[in-house]
Amino acid sequence: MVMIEPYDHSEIEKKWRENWQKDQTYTTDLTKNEKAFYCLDMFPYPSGEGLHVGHWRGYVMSDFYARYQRLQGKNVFHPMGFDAFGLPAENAAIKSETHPKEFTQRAIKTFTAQLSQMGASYDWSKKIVTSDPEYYRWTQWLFLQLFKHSLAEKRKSLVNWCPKDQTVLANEQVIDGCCERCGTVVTKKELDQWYFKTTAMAEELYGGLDGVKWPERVKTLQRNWIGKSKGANVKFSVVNSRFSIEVFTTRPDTLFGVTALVLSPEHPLVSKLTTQESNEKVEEYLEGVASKTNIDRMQAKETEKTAVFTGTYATHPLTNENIPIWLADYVLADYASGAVMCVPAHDERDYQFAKTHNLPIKQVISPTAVSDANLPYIGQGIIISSKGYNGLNSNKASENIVADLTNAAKGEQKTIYRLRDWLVSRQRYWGAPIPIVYDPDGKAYAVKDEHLPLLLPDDVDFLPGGESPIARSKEYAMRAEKLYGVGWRFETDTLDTFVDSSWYFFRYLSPTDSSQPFDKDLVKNWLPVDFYVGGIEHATLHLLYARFICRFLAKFGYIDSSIAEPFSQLFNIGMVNMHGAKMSKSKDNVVSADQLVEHYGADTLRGYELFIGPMDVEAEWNPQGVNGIHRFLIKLWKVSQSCQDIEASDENNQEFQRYLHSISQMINQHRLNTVLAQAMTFLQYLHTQPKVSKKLLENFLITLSPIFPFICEELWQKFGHDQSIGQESWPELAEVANYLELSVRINNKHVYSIPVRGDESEEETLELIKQSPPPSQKDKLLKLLEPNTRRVYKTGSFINFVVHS
Ligand code: ANZ
Repeated sequence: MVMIEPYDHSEIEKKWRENWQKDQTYTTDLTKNEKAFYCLDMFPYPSGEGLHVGHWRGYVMSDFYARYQRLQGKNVFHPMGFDAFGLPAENAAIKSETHPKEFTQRAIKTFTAQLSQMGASYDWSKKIVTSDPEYYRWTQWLFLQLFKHSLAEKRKSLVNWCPKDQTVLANEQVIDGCCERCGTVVTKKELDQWYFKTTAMAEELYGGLDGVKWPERVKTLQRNWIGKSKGANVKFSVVNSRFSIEVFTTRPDTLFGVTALVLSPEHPLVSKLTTQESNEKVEEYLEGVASKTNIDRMQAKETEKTAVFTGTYATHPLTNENIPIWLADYVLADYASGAVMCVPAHDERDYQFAKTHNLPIKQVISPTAVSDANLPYIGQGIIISSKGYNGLNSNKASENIVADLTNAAKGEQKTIYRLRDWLVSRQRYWGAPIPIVYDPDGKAYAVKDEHLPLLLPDDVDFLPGGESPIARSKEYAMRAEKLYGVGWRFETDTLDTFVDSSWYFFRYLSPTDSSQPFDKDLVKNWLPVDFYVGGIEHATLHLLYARFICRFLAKFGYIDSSIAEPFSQLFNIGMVNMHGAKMSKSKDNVVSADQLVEHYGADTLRGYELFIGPMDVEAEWNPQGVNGIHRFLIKLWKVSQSCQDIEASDENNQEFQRYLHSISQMINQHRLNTVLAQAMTFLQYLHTQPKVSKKLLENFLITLSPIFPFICEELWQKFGHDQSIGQESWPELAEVANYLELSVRINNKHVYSIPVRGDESEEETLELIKQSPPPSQKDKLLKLLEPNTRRVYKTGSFINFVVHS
């Protein structure tokens, strides 16, 4: 076959973008029940800046798997949309003095053009935009279903307030005491707000994590956030009073070591417990605490345990001793009962507190029956100095102590969660209006179905002012009275944008259905999402909220009850850095994708995004690296020109099979950078062959097409095919006679295997390990590759690193 023209990426990419769109190549027939594969990206919020090379990485990865699964015969659904409500659009709109709607529409246009430039195989016919009334009508519906089941409620409480954005924030949106969006230190305010009762499903949300294929890191973050603690409530009655104080402890075995009770300064009994003599000091202490920000309280050095004595005592439930009651701000008001039993000998914070304020330190746990411990000793052990329980181990003692407390009605077993309800109301303009209407007495009712969508009013300046800008809309006020009667008014807060994104993956299945939010049968066929790609920053935000909503819908029969989890597999994409820092406009280190596409083509950029390093770790952008991928494509173009219509030699076939074996493994393990490295080696091999078979090259092209869809499609057509290469099947894996696996061992223990030809030198084998260590063992293995580690190598069989512990 003769091709004379050079590789002209702009012409090729333009042609195929248009063809794919015209032929609707990636439109999915959702009614086809078999082999459904739902491949999803976390959808972007359309910012003014458009996409940079960091954004590309995740989209290229998910597109790789969408295309790969199609080649595996799956009916792949790969949709895209826009998380268009929210602060970024609103703030940008304020800055540029345009309406957020206009700003958003413009940004979506740019994003859409950029995404299609990438050659991502999205089914654009299913696009959704969360700020469209056709979408938020159903977000409002969702709110009302939660309201109906008493899982959405309005209540007064101390909430997080961002002074800059002038709105409340959910706990999940406060990162180290600062606003997740703008970094301003968050303060507290008492406000009447709407909540979704996520705590009602704490146990299911915690337990459900066991069944999903998610990175351990994310599961751990989410488990810690939900914070399940098993322990007991213990009741201490207050001396000479009708009050009692309940504490939660995870260590009932330490009960005999209690030398004080410590209440948070905000505890409701503080004023009742403070004696006259102590009053002045307590008042002074409370004032001091009130002037501290949450950050001060959280960041107080370990040794700074400020506290004050109330003057009152409680009775120990088992020994009847008098226990002094103190206040200290290291005890949090909103966790458990807001009071702790202080055991200085066995708890770090209690120890510091006791040292500072000269309280007795009483050891009741010993590490073993014979040894003594440095205090505080926080581990479990053998009980001492605890009459009736001495000699028992911690577990048994806890069990017995809780049983005895229960019998005496002085305590009970208890499991608590750190998770708080999700605060969903916002005092901002650019969000879905909360579909609630109040009667003249202030009682809340659901907005009637026929009045949905409850449209955002247009007659407002959307500048924040502490209350929702919608409250200033005359039209909104009149609309409520017209529909419901004089004195009626709509809720004027809007919904957190995380509500919009908590259910969007259902809506993709029926984006234009005006009669229902989603089709239950389609949901049954397509959910859970098979492969979900996005950043780790959503571990305790979006990923938690979406799980809550999915569980809610399943529990109340809106979707099939078998779909308890929305995302069966999750992949966290590593960030792309420039000069060691995350790309951002403020740091002026953003690499624009557009220019690179223009210069090298989208295929080159796609390849480099994958080649830059393991997909789940951060990677440093190297402008030179792009060139290497481009040269690879030029070589591919050339080799394709010289191939012939002949049978491939046995050796060529075998070499291809080895390549196919290794990349198949790597694809399963999401090691796409090494897939490309293998492809480069194989192309180099073909390049050195006197003759290359067209059939073999075609198979090679199929394996490359998920990475380089444009050039592969073009060459495919040039080879005489009139169907898209995406409709082909992945080449068949043959049993290769001399295909081998080499076992990588540490101290003779097998760690993982790598595919080899079997004749590699020791150096080549080390290089293979370096290129593709399994993520979980990576640091360990890379250390072992240093020259001074002793190792034993048996060609084609194993490599054993000998490590002295
Ligand atoms: C006595 C004790 C002895 C405790 C001991 C620990 C070790 P997690 O695991 O995070 O749930 N605690 C309870 N309520 C608190 C609050 N409102 N603010 C600060 N601390 C609080 O932690 C539970 C433990 O944290 C509880 O168990 C309690 O201290 C403390 F050797 O009780 B422990």
